[in-house]
Amino acid sequence: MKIEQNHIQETNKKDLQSHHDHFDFLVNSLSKKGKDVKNIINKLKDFQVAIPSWALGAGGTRFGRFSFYGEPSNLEQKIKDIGILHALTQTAGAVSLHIPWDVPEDYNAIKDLANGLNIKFDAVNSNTFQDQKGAKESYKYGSLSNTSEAVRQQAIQHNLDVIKIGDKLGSKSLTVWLADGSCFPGQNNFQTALQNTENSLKDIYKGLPNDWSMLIEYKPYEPNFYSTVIQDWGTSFMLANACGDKAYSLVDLGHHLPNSNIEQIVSILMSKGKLGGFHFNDSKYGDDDLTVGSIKPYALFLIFNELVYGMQNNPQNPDLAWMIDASHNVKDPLEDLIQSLEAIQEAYAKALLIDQNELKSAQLANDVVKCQEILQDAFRTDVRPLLEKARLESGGALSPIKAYRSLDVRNGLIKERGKHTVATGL
Ligand code: LRH
Ligand code: MN
Repeated sequence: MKIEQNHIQETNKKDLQSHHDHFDFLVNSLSKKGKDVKNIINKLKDFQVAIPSWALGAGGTRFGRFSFYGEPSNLEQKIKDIGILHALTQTAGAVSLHIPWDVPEDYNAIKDLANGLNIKFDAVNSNTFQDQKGAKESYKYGSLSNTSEAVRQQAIQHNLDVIKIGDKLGSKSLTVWLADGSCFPGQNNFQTALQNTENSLKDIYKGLPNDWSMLIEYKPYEPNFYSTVIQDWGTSFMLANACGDKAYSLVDLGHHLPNSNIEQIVSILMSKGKLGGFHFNDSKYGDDDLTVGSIKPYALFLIFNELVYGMQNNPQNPDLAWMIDASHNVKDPLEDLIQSLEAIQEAYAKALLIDQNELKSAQLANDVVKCQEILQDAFRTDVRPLLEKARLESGGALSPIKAYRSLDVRNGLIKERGKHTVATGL
């Protein structure tokens, strides 16, 4: 199923006038405030988010999994589904593969397919949190931190293999997330586990091509429920520094204990030039992997405020890897990802409305009320006409969800693939 340009223009027709009315009204009020609307729209058009290859089917929990039918059953179909997302939103121009769930059979065919859909290969993810059939060693008690050298070597080799796979596809970064930890007090020697992990990461780091980076993802708990070796940003930051200049921290929004100040963590990592990228999602309690901006949209906005400040003031920090990491239990995976992409673009556009110099002078003057007024004026601005304009100028849909439904995409996929295909992934 491929979505053609003319199909999208057809669905846009009936909403065009209302878009122009809202857009003209907004541009008028923003220009009066001295906002550079053209600059914001160009930044939105250039902003591409990588879609997780493991989140194109229905997710599930230990309590059950409910399929959506027409799920992609191989990497080709996954790339095609991302092609549908990108055609509608014009902001899903990349994929993040998870190995071994998505090992290409024909590298050239996959590259040609992705290229034809303007999809790049972002970070590749290793997987040392599951045992593969026929594997010699088990990761039951950890991988890079394991007390067994043989297990650590197997995990290191897997990461080196993942780098090779990514290199053949044009990816430039490796994401390492470890489930390593313990479920009970006394089970692990914390220092040994951390030292083993550091040494193992350094061995992987040695295998990185010069123009590659390594993104170290932290998480406080799950699947281990007493301790996790790389539990927080500080541990990830410490390990990235221990590895070298090409190692950075990856912030998964769902990997924080309740009420953590994630925007402050982002500002610290950027100020130290060690923020490598994001796994965007939202959560109410744990690592819920819900739709971005569906629970805490203001927190997401505050994170983008720090990102915009950092992108203007921290040349020491590299370009960031923007990725989604979600799991869909009750929503159509493609609709869920469309809503996440919209929420990310919305938070970015609102943050771009903030005059960082005006905010800085209010902060220096300790004018606390004015600081909040500056933030909330931007947050309370309906920027959706700007997102629509960016999509329209790039050939996308004014309303991707409306277009997805009026083009009856899910039923089209079910007709093509049937009701029993299951996507690899979480
Ligand atoms: C761990 C995580 C990690 C992925 C996995 C699919 O919770 O966020 O990024 O490897 O989800
Ligand atoms: Mn993640």
